Amino acid sequence: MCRMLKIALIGCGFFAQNQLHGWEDLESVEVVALCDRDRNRLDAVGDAFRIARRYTDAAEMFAEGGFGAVDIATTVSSHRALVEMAADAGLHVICQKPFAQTLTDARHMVEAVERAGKTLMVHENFRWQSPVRAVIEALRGGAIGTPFFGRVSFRSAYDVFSGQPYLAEGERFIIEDLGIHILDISRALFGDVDRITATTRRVNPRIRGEDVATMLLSHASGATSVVDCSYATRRMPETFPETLIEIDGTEGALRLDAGYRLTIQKRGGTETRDVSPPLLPWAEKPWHNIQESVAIIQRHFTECLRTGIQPETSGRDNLQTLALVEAAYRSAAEARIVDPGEL
Ligand code: NAD
Ligand code: 89V
Repeated sequence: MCRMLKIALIGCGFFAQNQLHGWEDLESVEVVALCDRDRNRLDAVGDAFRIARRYTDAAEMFAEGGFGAVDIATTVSSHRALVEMAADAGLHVICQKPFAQTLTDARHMVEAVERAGKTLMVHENFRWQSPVRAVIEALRGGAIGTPFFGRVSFRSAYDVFSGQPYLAEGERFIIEDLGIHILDISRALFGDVDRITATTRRVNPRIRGEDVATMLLSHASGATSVVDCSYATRRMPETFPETLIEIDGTEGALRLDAGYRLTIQKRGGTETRDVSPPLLPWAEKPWHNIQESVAIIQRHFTECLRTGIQPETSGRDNLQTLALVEAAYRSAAEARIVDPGEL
């Protein structure tokens, strides 16, 4: 029987609702305090989830304490200050992606929590989506031998800007917000990356950043992967928010196709499975895939605290994913191959 973990959550916006539902489903966790600079949002979410302790100032909440971990669900510009405050308060930390605005910030944040001797997990949940996890487990279990080629693809015309208007406003868009997840899946499948090349373009004239990115990755394992992302791709049926995957290995091939169909082909034959994510009671389609992964990564975090192991997407691990994001932008800007290690 593990002890109750008390958590404070900062940022009561669009995505935090999923995190609060996920925590509610975990018997060993209680969210005891909420913080948002916006009083109206804070009260609406506090009322909906029956959380009495509410703060508009994170420093005040940290000073009053009474919890062992903090879940940071704000947008990226606030992450460094909040993670460092949490480290100073001696707390375990979960921080939403993108973890930091720069790699330098990210390194300072990782060091701060490590100095405090606490666990830091980046809420990098796409590799925890159950269909993606089925692929990761099949590959790691040797189902198709050693992988030598992969394609990890996310293409859609779904209107993400209505729920997250800030996505239309930044100089950077798809690699920083969505590509970061897809690059992380590629890392989970094929390991760390020695070289990357990328092209980007903006198709939608109503946004500032790029909405199409095509990236070619050389992994230290010897595998090559293509990571392609687009929010300018009309398709029927619309596949948002599915990540489609194809992998060739020395002993066979594997595909995660639209509609959550996993096919594994080997010399002995072909097996196709439905790996659709369940629709949790608080979830709604088409977001249920992402919503379920929130619940799964949260369970992983509590397991890590219980067993003393590092989360798969620890702050230190996430430095590699962030370096890939930076390297992709540099490659696109300078039209050259970039070694993420040079950043
Ligand atoms: P949002 O703008 O809807 O909500 C952010 C909230 O944080 C706002 O209510 C704002 O007032 C509050 N806030 C900001 N700075 C604060 C501070 N210093 N102290 C207290 N409150 C503060 O944003 P969102 O769409 O919910 O996104 C939040 C984060 O979640 C982003 O980093 C985004 O990239 C990420 N996100 C992740 C996923 C995923 O699947 N992992 C999906 C969507 C969004
Ligand atoms: O997961 C995310 O970070 C979201 C979305 C899927 C819309 O890109 O911002």
